[in-house]
Amino acid sequence: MDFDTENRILPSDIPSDATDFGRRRVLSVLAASAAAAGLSPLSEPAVAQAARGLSPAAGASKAPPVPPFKRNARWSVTEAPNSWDDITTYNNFYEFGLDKSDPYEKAQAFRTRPWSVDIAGEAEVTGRFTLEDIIKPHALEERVYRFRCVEGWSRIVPWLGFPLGDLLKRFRPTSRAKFVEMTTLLDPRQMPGQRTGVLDWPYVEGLRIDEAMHPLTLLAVGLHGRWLPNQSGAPLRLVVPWKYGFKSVKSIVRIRFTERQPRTSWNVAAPEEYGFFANVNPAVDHPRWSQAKERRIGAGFLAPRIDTLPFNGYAAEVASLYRGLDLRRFY
Ligand SMILES: Nc1nc2c(c(=O)[nH]1)N[C@H]1C(S)=C(S)[C@@H](COP(=O)(O)O)O[C@H]1N2
Ligand SMILES: [Mo]
Repeated sequence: MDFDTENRILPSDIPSDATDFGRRRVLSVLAASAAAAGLSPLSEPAVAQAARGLSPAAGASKAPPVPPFKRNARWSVTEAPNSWDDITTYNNFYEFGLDKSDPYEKAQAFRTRPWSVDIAGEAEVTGRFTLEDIIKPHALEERVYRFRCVEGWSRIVPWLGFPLGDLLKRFRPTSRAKFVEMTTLLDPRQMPGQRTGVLDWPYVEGLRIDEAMHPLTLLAVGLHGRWLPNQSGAPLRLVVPWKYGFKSVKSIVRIRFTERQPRTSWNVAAPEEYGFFANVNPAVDHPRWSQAKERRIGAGFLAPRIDTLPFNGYAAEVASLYRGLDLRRFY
């Protein structure tokens, strides 16, 4: 059988370090420019409360209703989306285990509100912001995107979110900001997978700044018109539809602007197998399997595999970002 290659697990023995998430120092804040950007960094007491899992404001731990939104046809494919069940019961979220059913089964009690995101690095505005401050100014829209995992499965997802670039601009990245690094929550008490050494936690991903600013690059907060369920990366996850799924980091707590290319989890774990760019490319095989075709989730195991498209079908929109790059070498 060569359906999915599910043995992504590497023979790595990296011990899982004790977390210091709750003790992380609060990053410096340029209060004046933050206010100018319409952002109010969390006060110290609120940070302490959030770190203890307490709500800094009444009601902040309960998700509000999903605001009204429209589908953005310009950036949506016309293929029919997969069902809610197709999208939320077969997942990769190694923090909750390696089986596809683990995230659905083991992430139910994961607390995603209150939530805050640290903004750091090469930007005029840095500091810690509540999820509400992050999301509030952005009109949510639905984008129906193709999604292709490096393991060889795919599906069609109606994400709810807003362009990452619109958020990043609010922090006014400096001219030294050449990359953006994004990091998942580190909390082994809630995430049993982080008590194992399968990856060097926390999960880190990154994009070149022009990739991050591309209008297709989405920060998702929901899918199928509902808030993201935990297994899908609540409350905030990246979606980069022309790249293999591992670039789409889940449950983000930190965004850092950097001058140098960030060290990203899968690239560090297995550099021969997972590149930094990770653009979907049917012409470049993974060292252990072909990337020419994919299995569409929900189509049934007997359905023939379908052709994988260059840049996952988004070549017209993004191929120009990689002019001059040897796409066989920079995979
Ligand atoms: N923090 C974190 N983010 C992650 C992963 C993970 O294990 N941990 N898996 C990645 C991989 S390999 C894929 S294919 C997608 C899966 O997203 P989905 O489960 O919502 O389809 O999440 C990506 N983001
Ligand atoms: Mo993946």
